Order: sequence, then structure tokens, then C-alpha cells
Amino acid sequence: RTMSVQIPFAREKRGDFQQAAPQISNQYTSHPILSRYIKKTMGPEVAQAIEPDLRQFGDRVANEIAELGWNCEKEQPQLKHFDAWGKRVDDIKTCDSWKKLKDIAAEEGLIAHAYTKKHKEHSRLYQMIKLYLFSPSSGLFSCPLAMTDGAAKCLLTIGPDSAMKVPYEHLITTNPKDFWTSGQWMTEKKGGSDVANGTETVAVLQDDGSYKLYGYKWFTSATDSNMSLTLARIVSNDGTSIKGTKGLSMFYLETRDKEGNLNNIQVQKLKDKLGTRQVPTAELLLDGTVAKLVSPIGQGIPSISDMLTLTRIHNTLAAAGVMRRTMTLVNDYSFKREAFGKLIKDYPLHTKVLARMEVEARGAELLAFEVAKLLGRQECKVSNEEEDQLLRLLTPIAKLYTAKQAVAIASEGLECFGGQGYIEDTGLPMILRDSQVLPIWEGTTNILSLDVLRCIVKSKGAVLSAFANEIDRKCDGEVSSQLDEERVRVKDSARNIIRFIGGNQDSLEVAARDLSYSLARIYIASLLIDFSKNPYGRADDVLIAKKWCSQDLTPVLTSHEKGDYKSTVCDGEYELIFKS
Ligand code: UCC
Ligand code: FAD
Repeated sequence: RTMSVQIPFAREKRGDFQQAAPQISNQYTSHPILSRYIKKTMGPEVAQAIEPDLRQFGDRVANEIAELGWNCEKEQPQLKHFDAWGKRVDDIKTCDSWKKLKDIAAEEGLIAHAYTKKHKEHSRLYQMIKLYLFSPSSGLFSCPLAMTDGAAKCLLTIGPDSAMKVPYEHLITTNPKDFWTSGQWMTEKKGGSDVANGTETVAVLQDDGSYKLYGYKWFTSATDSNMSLTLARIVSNDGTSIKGTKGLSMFYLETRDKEGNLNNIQVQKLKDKLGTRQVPTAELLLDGTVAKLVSPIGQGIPSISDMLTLTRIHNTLAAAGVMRRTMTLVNDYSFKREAFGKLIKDYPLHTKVLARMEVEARGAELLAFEVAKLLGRQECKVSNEEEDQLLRLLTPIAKLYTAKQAVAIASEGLECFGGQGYIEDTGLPMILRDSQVLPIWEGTTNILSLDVLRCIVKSKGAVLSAFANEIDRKCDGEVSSQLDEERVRVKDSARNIIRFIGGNQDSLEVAARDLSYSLARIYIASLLIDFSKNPYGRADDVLIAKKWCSQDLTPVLTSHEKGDYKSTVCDGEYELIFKS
């Protein structure tokens, strides 16, 4: 009888097929190299001591933290300028998950491990491996942590016994109630790359020795932070200030007073961004903001460069994290998606695409960890001069190269999900949108390529000898005979690049990006070869090293041979772009 009745509200028929979604599991235990890398680099004892923590954290990242991070994307920060009675409050509202991530960051020692140094020179690498695991799940809470770490490093350099003791301890605590995050306010409207000419903010000395800052900070990420380091020009009694780099000094400020009122700061607006939408990024008017001078006068840029080093390394970790997360999801989906009657994992063409992506991801991971290792050795004063030189050179190289690769891998990764990769509530497009910032902030690719030149020039080439010697060490020793040809080529490439630099001084600026890419590819090649060695290397490591080396390791030489940097050709480019 019921069969004959037409029920107007019957459930919609949608077919029986249900596509299984991609999933992630414990991000430490499922990682292809982490456990082996840690044993090789830190030794079995330290590995044994830290592995239980990494195992629990890998699980937390895949479950609790990933959910909190996704909540931050769904519940984005809001700015309320006025309260109901018309009082200007400039309240930046962040969601509970964002606040919880701050607590977790403290509890897990995501800053503290590097400063308490329980595992001596391995502590920094341990911290950075945790940050790398945290980053792709963290709803970009990794952004304030990068600046917090950079600020802690700067305050430590200033001296933990100075007036900076209290804020320093807030930054490195594991107690969520006391934990502070920091901002890094360098960019103004006129320039984020050219900070020397872009900074218009002035600092006026007060009777008590403090300063008041007046200016407009054009990009300030994680503006809900407790403190910030920033740059300003001290105004002398006659109202003038020194132009350019030499006029810049570094200041410390707290964003709010004890009652929670903003420190003479107006939050003009929150930026409407392509990605990183979880993070409040604001334009700030500093209108008499009370601040302390924390660098020698005129030494603002060199003083804040500690922060730049740290945040650039964090950027590298985040880029490697994007690539690994993409690979994890794509890999899992390949076992769940069928097309033309087969799981897509069984199509060699699909597998080849994934293999190329995996090679990039492994290279980025090894480079990120290498820089973290060098930093840890320097901080514990066990590094030699060559290692310090290498850290200086590899920091911009690692940031610029991995950031670009992260965008490419994230983009390719979306395609591996077909149409679903384009659908916002899968969470997948967010990966691409968020990765696009990695080559922009903390120095664009060109600016970092120029930084590579800066450190080559400043060290009078010492960074290059350190580079070549380390390449030799990594490519020597018990390397699989399958890599005989590659190891020779990698060593020769390093030498050829150094020869190119020596003989083509006039072309270096225009070649800077290709040069940096070449240095990155050569160094990563040596890392992959080194990692494939016994006792921790496996057959897939040899294959990955081989595949990496099959690309052009020296694009700068290829372009040079084609005459690409000759002034006539460059002039032609100007006509081509701007006058045709
Ligand atoms: O974007 C930002 C925050 C985003 C949120 C954080 C995310 C972190 C990752 C999270 C992952 C999820 S904050 C804004 C970042 N801004 C930049 O990176 C600025 C880009 N511009 C540059 O890097 C420029 O190269 C400048 C501003 C650093 C310098 O340009 P100049 O004016 O041409 O500088 P000079 O004259 O060459 O250098 C001035 C001094 C020199 O020292 P002295 O005077 O002793 O010879 C340089 O050697 O500063 C020194 N110096 C450095 N020292 C310059 N750069 C460095 C360096 N990298 N390391 C050491
Ligand atoms: P420009 O300097 O105008 O660069 C424009 C182009 O010119 C780039 O492609 C650049 O590579 C190129 N170029 C410039 N100079 C040269 C040269 N000499 N040779 C060759 N090419 C050159 N800043 C902060 O201080 N604090 C923050 O918290 C912060 N958060 C940010 C958050 C987000 C989401 C974004 C997008 C930016 C943030 N920034 C922040 C700003 C960021 O650091 C700058 O945008 C960045 O450094 C680039 O500066 P710019 O925007 O002035 O670009």
C-alpha cells in the first residue's frame, strides 16, 4: 500500500558510489626517511631518547593538530574596530583553535627545545623536525612560531641578562600560560625588499630613555602577538634622521599594556589575502608606540638579520612540509581512486608523475634538515668555520629553492586529485594558496639570490670553498657503484660553478637566480648521495639520488653557454618586455 503513495519529501537518490577521501596517519612513523635520518645524523642514543616524543607528536599532528588547523581556515580572524559604545578597540578576534595551537606549541617545546638544548647540538635539529611535522597541519600557526623563534634568537644575542630577559623567557617557555609569540615588522608601503629606503617610521627619544615610534607598518603577520621587533629611524633634536641602511635601528615593543590596551597602535585593516587566511595580517599605524632600542644605533639591519636567518629556515621547513603533506595525500588517494577500471596507482604514467614529485620532496627535506643541523652546531659552538660559512650560504639558497618547488609540487598535487583538487572544502586548494606565499615573504627569490651574491662577496669567496669541500666529503666514501658517474659529475659541477663565478663577475647580478638554483641542485645532489650510503641508505635512496642528478645541475652554465647573460641579449630583453 505504501508503494503506491508518492511521498514528496523522499530522500534524494544519489547513486551508490562513495569516493573514499585521502587520509594521513602518524606523520613520524609513516615518514620515508625521518627515522633513518635521525639515527644517521644524531646517533642511536639521541635517536632513542627523542623518538618516543616524535612518535606521539606524529600522531598528534595527524589528528588533533590537523583538525585545529582546519578550523582556523574555516573560522578566519576578524577585526572589530569599535565596541558597541563607539570606543575604538581594534580587537583582532581569532578562533579558539588558533589559541589552542598556541598552547600546544608551548607544551610541545616547539620553540623551547632549541634554547634549553637538552640534546646539545642536536636540539635545534630536533626542534626543527618537530616544526616541520607541525607546519602542514598547523593552520599556519607555524608563521608566528617562525617569528617567535627569530625574536628569541635576537634577544639571546642582545643578552639574556639584559632588560630582554623577561620577554626572552616568555618566548622560550613550555608553559602555555606564560608563552608569548612575536611579530617581525619590517615592511612599509614604500618597500619590503628595499627596507633601507622603504622605512619611514621614526623613533623619538623620551626622557626615560625609551622611544616613541611613529609610522605605518604595511604588512604585519600574526598581529595578535604579544611583542614585536621592528625597525625605525631615530630622529635627532633638530628633527632630522639618517637616510638609508645606516639610519635604521632595531626596537623591541610590547603590543599591549598590562590592561590589554594597544600600545598606541591602530590596526587599520586586516589584509584580504590569497592564502594564509588563518593568520591575521594587518596594516598598523604606530602613533607614539612605546619601544626600547635594542641594537646599536644604525645597526638595525645587521641586528635583525638573526631573525631573517631563523624565519628563512622556518620557511624552508614549511616548504618541505608542504611537499611531504602533498605526497602523503596523493599517495593515499592513488590507492583509493579508480579510473578506466584500475586504481590510478597502477598506471605507470601516474606513478612517474609521483616519482618526480617524491624526488623533489626528499631533496627539500634533506636540505632543510642540513641547514637546521648546521645552525644547531653553530649555536652550541661545535661548528668549524667552514660549517658557519656553509650555513650563511645555504640559508638563502634553501629558502628560495624550496619555496618555488613547494608551489610547483602543491600545484601538481592538486591535479593528482582531478576535479576534487579544486574543491575548497576538501582542504586541498588551501595547500596551494598557502604555499604561494613562501617565495614572497622573508625575501623574494630575486632578493635572496642577491643575498647569495652578498655573502659570496662579503666572505671573499670563503663560502664557496666551504661549499665545494663539503660536496667532496659528501660524495666521497662508500657510495653505491650505481652512483659512480653521478658523484664525479656533482663534484665537477661545484668546481665549474666556482670557476664561472670567478670569471664572470659582470654577469653575476643578472645570473644570480640561475646561480642560486645551480648551487641548490648541486648541494641537494650531494645530500642525496650521502644519504644513500650504508648503513642507513636503501635501494630507493640510490634511485632517488640518480634521478635527482639526471636533471640539469648547472642551469647557470647552460644559460651562460647559450650567451644568455651577454649584455646585448639582456638589452634585447628590456626591449622585448617593456617596449614592444
Ligand atoms: O615577511 C616577513 C614575515 C612573514 C611572516 C614570517 C613567516 C616565516 C616563515 C613561516 C613559514 C610558515 S618579515 C619581512 C621580511 N623581509 C625581508 O626578508 C627583507 C627582504 N630584503 C632583504 O633581505 C635585503 O637584502 C635587506 C633589507 C636585508 C638588506 O638590503 P640592503 O639595504 O641592500 O642592505 P645591505 O646594505 O647590503 O646590508 C646591510 C647590512 C650589511 O652589513 P654591514 O653593514 O656589516 O656590511 C649586510 O651584510 O646588513 C647585512 N645583511 C645581512 N647579514 C644583510 N642581509 C643579511 C643577512 N641575510 N644575513 C646577515
Ligand atoms: P617589492 O620589493 O616591491 O618587489 C616586487 C618585485 O621586484 C619582486 O618580484 C622582487 O623580487 C623584485 N625586485 C625588487 N628588488 C629587486 C632587485 N634589486 N633585483 C631584482 N628584482 C627585484 N613583512 C613584514 O615585515 N612583516 C610581516 O609580518 C609580513 N607578513 C607578510 C604576510 C604576507 C601574507 C605577505 C604577502 C607579505 C608579508 N610581509 C611582511 C611583506 C613581505 O616580506 C614583502 O611583501 C616582501 O619582502 C616583498 O616586498 P615588497 O612587497 O615590497 O615587494
